[in-house]
Amino acid sequence: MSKILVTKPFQAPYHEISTEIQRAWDAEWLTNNGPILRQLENGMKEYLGVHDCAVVSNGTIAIQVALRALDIQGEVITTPFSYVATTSSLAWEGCTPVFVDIDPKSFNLDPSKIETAITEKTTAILATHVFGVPCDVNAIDEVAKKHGLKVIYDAAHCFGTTIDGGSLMNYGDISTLSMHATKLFHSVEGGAIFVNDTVANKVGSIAGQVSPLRFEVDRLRNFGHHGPEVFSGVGINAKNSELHAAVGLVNLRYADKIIEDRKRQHQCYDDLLQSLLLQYPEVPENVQWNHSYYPVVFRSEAEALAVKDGLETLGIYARRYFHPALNTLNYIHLPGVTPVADQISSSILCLPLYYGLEEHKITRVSTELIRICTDYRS
Ligand code: T4K
Repeated sequence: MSKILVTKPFQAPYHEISTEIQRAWDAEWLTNNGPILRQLENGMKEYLGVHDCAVVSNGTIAIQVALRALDIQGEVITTPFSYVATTSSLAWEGCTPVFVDIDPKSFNLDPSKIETAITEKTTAILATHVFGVPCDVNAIDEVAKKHGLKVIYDAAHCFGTTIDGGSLMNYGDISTLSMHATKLFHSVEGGAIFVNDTVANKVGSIAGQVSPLRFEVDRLRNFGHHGPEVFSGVGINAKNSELHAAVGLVNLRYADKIIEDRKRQHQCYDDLLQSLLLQYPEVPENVQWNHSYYPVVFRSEAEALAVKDGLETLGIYARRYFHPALNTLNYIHLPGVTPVADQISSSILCLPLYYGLEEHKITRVSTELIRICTDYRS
């Protein structure tokens, strides 16, 4: 039996990729925010329906540049339930992560618990729309405005998710995306920063004009260059190459198809696994979810581990996204009290899901999962 991995990168027909790469070769321009990267940014703006998009080298640096661009320091309210990059970016930038528990329905930061964690040192909220399911953006916005806090959304999983018909990237002062090979839309390595200040929205539509915040993002991602021989403040190399952009540009053509295919797989799993009464993140009615992962929460950590290990002996690889909870990392000094995140993080598994995963394989995963889980429960 062949292995079934938790995910596989989407691979467009190679001739399409090589045609785009040839353009970079012919132009003798391979990186430094070149024409293919700018074409990708415009294509993403159009596809997602956003005012602004700055492509960078990965989703982690996207968060770090966002923190710098907004001049975030001190304490930042954040979620314990996300990929390690959310927390490590804060630590790397010298901020103190302050963990607030998650909502048991969405698995995202619980807005009703934010206020009690705010101190005079709090400057921002960094929340993840985990698995592409939106946070309660209105409630977070309200508490942020009340306390004068900036909001950054780690929207690494959110390509294509819409809320009230608009892109989820339109929320927060800045939203960040990962375009890593394992994401539903990718450029092999890559990420993007979406600036949402009202100035950006106004001037973004005037060709060649950018808002001060977007200007800051551009400066930061390019070493702090302010002209060929002028450096204004510290910067970093967060640029992406024309080769990566070429892959992104081709993959963008397939975005609708990829999301449709994931929807089909979700439906298939939902139908097959119904009898186990597992817990899933709840997707509000005003949200068109991109189905970026297939997360299921078991009754206990022991049950989840029995399933994971049992599947692995059959060559089926479910993953503990996201375990451990991030407030248990060994460089965290303020772990907070987060019983919901502890429970979900210890008993969740993401099942195999990737473009082209055949129905018979989903049936095999589900049949084996039901068998192992039923044995465990009896
Ligand atoms: N914020 C959040 C919420 C995130 O989830 C992430 C990244 C970030 C920020 C940071 O974004 P980036 O800086 O990565 O752009 C993977 C990804 O590497 C990571 O991007 C992602 N989140 C995370 C959730 O998953 P691993 O450690 O699970 O990857 P790995 O190598 O174990 O691969 C997973 C599966 O995919 C394996 O079964 C093998 C398969 N695979 C993988 C690659 C790379 C392939 O078949 N082919 C491939 O080329 O982290």
